[in-house]
Amino acid sequence: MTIERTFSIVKPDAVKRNLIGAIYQRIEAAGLQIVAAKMLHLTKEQAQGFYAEHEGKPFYDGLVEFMTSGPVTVQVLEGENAITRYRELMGKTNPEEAACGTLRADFAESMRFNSVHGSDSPTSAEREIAYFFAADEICPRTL
Ligand code: RTP
Ligand code: MG
Repeated sequence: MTIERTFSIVKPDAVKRNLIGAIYQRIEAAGLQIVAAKMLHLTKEQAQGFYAEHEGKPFYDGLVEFMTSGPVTVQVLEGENAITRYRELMGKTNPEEAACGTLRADFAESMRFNSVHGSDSPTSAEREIAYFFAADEICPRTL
């Protein structure tokens, strides 16, 4: 059994539509535990740094504009194979390709306004958790 932590964002489109609770409910119902959480309004610098891997891509500036357009919630999720399981719960980036019952199929508005973020690898998870949370802001549940 591999207990992992992953990093999650409820993006501005979902916060604006009062979907924080619905998304948290799906996360908890899937057996993942929220071990850290806070709300913040990202600065341009924070969003650019967070998505640095996409710098230079055609969607980068629009993505940064979107991610700074309103408040987000950021979470650390913990559980068995949390990284892969949360990616499965989110569904594909493009909601039109996301499987039925996934967060993006049910809540996303478009490829850009796609409601949630989740780390794509253990390396990303470690970087992204440290980008937003100090060690003493995380309350271990299973680890
Ligand atoms: P995320 O990082 O937000 O969890 O999403 P992801 O891994 O599924 O997708 P990624 O390729 O990392 O893209 C990051 C975010 O950029 C926006 N995007 N827009 N062609 C487009 O218009 C486009 N492609 C990507 C989405 O908000 C995507 O989640
Ligand atoms: Mg990504």
